[in-house]
Amino acid sequence: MKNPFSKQPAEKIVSQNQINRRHFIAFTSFIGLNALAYCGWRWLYKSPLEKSGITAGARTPLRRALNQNELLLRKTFSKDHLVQTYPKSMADKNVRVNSEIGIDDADFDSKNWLLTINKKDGSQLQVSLKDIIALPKTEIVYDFKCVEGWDQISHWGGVKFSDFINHYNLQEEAKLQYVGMATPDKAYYVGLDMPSALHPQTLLAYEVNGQPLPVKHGQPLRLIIPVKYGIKNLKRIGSISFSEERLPDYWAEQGYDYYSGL
Ligand SMILES: Nc1nc2c(c(=O)[nH]1)N[C@H]1C(S)=C(S)[C@@H](COP(=O)(O)O)O[C@H]1N2
Ligand SMILES: [Mo]
Repeated sequence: MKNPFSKQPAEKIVSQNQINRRHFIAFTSFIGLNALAYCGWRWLYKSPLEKSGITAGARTPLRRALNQNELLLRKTFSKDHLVQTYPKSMADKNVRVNSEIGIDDADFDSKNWLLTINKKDGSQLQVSLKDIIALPKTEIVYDFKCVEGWDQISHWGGVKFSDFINHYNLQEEAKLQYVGMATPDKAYYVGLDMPSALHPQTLLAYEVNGQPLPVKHGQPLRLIIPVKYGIKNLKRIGSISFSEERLPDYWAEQGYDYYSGL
């Protein structure tokens, strides 16, 4: 017997005309969208390359988009917004090594290394590793992210950049907009906006997994800046400078985003 409650599917009658119309709409939209995508790509490809300077190598509209993105990120940036941290047990014991520009000098002697601070008045301050280790130590375990697409939970120890600034009375320098850091041979260098540099999780690090930094991770001192991608985490700092203008940045000169914020 037929179940009186079962619904009969409503019969759909689609005429051949309707089918033809649907095919026509589908086909013309397919062609139209492809044409649009192609023209958009041509427009971008033919748009001028930005002139070389602090940033370089990107198509002008793409750089404009990156700059807009930076403005948005800077508006929402807060020193109270901390990057997520993890227990030490979750830190990888095999810390990955990426690129070694500026740390491959076999003659480099980390025993005689001094950190050079270029002050606003043109004078220099030289700080030894011993002096830096004597400052209050901060440790962080967080997810380090490289723009190349890998990330890893790692454990670093050092002095907060903001503590370093206060200890060495660099408050006037910290009022400027940008900080620059370079390897002793100046082969690798990064430019940073001051709010990110002064973020409470930014460290001048001399330890990884509780041990002094090995050469491949930037012996004797490196930058750990969790609010930025790996490219900004300069290994083996030789000098630090301050400026009202964006300071040179190795990867920004190759077309990468200057801000590189997370
Ligand atoms: N001196 C120096 N610092 C550097 C680099 C470099 O080539 N030279 N590479 C950067 C990049 S792209 C990344 S992802 C991290 C990698 O740090 P790690 O090798 O300690 O993992 O270092 C950054 N700091
Ligand atoms: Mo990277």
